[in-house]
Amino acid sequence: MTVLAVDLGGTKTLVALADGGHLRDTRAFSTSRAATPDQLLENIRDHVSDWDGLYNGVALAVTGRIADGFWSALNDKILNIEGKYPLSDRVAGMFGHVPVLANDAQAAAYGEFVFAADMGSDMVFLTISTGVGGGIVADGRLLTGANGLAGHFGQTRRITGERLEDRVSGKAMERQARALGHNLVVPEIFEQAETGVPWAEGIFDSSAQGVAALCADIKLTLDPAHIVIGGGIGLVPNYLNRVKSHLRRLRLDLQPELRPAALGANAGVLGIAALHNAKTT
Ligand code: BMX
Repeated sequence: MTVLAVDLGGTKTLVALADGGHLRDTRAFSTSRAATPDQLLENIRDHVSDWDGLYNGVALAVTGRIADGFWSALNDKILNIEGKYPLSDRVAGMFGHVPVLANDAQAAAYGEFVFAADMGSDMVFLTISTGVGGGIVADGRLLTGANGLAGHFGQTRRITGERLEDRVSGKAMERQARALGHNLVVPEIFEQAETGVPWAEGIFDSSAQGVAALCADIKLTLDPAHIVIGGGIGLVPNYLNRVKSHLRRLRLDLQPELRPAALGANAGVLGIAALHNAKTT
């Protein structure tokens, strides 16, 4: 079975032709934050029009909440969806297949669980990216929750009332840099941090500290065998080391086992294709 697998994130969309764990072809393009959901789907269709007839199933992982075939945003600064969008029906109409749908981080969690080695039966995946997302696998099963919310760690609030994502995500880091007079995008902030520029180091490290606190809380709520860290920021060299160094202040038995995402940017498409196969076989 070949699946048209789509991973639509807040910054980038990746499309793939997936045969099980093998990606026959992939294409990436940017996600327009100004586009309506209809336009986002039309854009995907345009990018894969020459793949017509090459797949016999469709699966989409998207930033935002998926519940009962509908798509909605939790953070409308990442994606501009008003109310609930009937994603399942629209994809079926446009691509001719009823799709398998999931949140992007939930799909990536499942991908890491299925395809990365030695994960144990309980794991949590975190993506530190445009936003902060997550997915939980318990007893070998992806938890999506009663309303599609399971794993939405970026939406959890700190004691100050601040949403975690608004402190540690890529968008948050760029906002913090702007407030200090530096109009830079995330890779430029990292470059500055790597060369020891104090304001950039501070932003980088405060994000890692927030993620470390989240990982400590996850250890105490779910006690997974592993917490896997991915996403454009999570996979920047040295980010994970900084998170780990903050965690070393905890008592040894309360320290979670962290590892970098093994599938990199392909976790979402591999995961959603695997979910498709698990649901249709
Ligand atoms: C937000 C939320 C999550 C998503 C996470 C990471 C929206 C639109 N998205 O917390 O559903 O998983 O961001 O998303 O509310 P990404 O776009 O950074 O991959």
